[in-house]
Amino acid sequence: MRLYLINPSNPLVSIVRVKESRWNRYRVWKPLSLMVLAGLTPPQWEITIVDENLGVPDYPAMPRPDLVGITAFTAQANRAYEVAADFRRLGVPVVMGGIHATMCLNEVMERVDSVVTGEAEGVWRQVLEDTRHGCLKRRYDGGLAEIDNVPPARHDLLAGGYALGAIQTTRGCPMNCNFCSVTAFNGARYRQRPIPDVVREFQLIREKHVLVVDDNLIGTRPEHIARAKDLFRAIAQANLRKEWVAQATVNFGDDEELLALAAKAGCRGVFIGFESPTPEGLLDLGKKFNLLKGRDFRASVRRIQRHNILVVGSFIIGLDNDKPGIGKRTAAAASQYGVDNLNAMFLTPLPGTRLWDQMKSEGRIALDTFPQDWKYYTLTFPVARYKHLSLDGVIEEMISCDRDFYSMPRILRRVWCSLWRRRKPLITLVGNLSYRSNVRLNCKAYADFKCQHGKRRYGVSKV
Ligand code: B12
Ligand code: SF4
Repeated sequence: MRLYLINPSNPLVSIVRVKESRWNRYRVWKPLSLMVLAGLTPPQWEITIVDENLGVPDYPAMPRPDLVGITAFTAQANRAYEVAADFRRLGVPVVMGGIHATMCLNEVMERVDSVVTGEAEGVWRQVLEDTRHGCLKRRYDGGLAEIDNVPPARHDLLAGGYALGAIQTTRGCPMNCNFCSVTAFNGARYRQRPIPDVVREFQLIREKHVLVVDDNLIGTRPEHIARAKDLFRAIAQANLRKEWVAQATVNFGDDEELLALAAKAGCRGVFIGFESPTPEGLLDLGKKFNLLKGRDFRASVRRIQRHNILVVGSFIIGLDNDKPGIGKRTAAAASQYGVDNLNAMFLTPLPGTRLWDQMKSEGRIALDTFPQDWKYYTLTFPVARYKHLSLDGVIEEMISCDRDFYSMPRILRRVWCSLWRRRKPLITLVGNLSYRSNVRLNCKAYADFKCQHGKRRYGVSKV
């Protein structure tokens, strides 16, 4: 039995535009969901994973599969449907799963033979068995899986060409921020894989650099932090010689022992959601964690950096409290916190989130011709109508935020600080230049976007 597992591409996602900007090579990640599915697949299946981000293969020239499995974030849905249609035309059954299939079940149902909602661990073998017997069901619901006894992902199935391998050690997030799909999809319970499983899987990864995809690697409660420390101790003890980056909440900087252990285990960078420079913005988003009294972001960032761990700060522009000037204010806040990189996104209503429900009920979703418009749901396009900012306004704020933060003098200042503090100036430079080159690409993308959608969807546009 032959199985193709496909990660569809979306050329509008800047991080995959490797040809346009060579710096993006440093940011190509592996589609872990497909490697996990492959790990759950019995040996009688011959598996090929296709990651279209590395190039779209000549599918008709490939041997005919018995089943095609497609994964998709919302931004990949359009391309997913094209691939599905092509295979279905040949009579090959297509199953789709992942976050978009779960949040937009009816839309996906119309376009594929079978849909897996939720996490696949509990149902994937059944899907394969049913395929073998020619009785694939229309829907399987995996819900929230137990992840304390899962086989390792098949890291061997994707060839080179990636900057980073990928691994997951926990699922779920109790925070339920209003713009984020994670709690809706992976639940509020923080589920942890057994540490020996994680270490064994880490050993199977070929790449020296790894992305730990957990939404919050250290969790929020004391027992989560204790587990993170145990995990870091075990990774350090296994002497894996890997360097990795992860996502965490700002409390990562609260505990010196945690930081020292993380650094010893190979942690070299952390992605932290600061989201907004204003308390009103944080309240808007439901990000109460960042509002804790006495929290000093600059001190937290410095403590993390002292362990030679880079900090990427993520911010959202277009909140209901954001007024003209928010771009510069965000860049100034990120500089004041001292982050090494700033990643600013447009507030985007993703299906399944509380923000989606709110914006939909208020008639504020501007790009709503689905499924075609999903390709713009990359968080790098202003797909909604913003309270105090027009289409031009919100784009100008984004550009001024990026231009301010990634101006050459500011980059050189960060590199100099990095040198002065004996950190990693070269990595700071490469990271900053990578983002800076994307600012140019983004400006072109915004101009195209305004040409295509400004007048019709927003009623305004000075292109
Ligand atoms: C790592 C990650 C990335 C990485 C790697 C992406 C990749 N290709 O693997 C990077 C940084 C590149 C990235 C980019 C983006 N991301 Co991202 N990312 C994640 C993150 C943190 C983890 C994903 C992951 O690897 N999970 C581990 C695997 C094992 O879980 P899984 O993917 O859910 O797969 C399971 C099930 O869904 C199911 N399943 C999945 N696919 C399939 C397919 C079949 C056939 C079946 C049967 C089952 C199945 O089975 C798996 C095992 O249970 C998630 C948050 C999250 N918790 O999901 C956000 C998340 C998926 N990302 C999100 C977004 C918005 C993006 C971007 C659009 C935005 C951006 N500018 O960053 C881009 C788009 C990239 C693209 N290719 O189009 C949103 C997606 C929401 C949505 N509705 O689409 C999420 C949920 C975060 C959020 N805050 O809401 N991302
Ligand atoms: S933004 Fe981060 S903290 Fe908030 S719900 Fe999503 S994963 Fe959790």
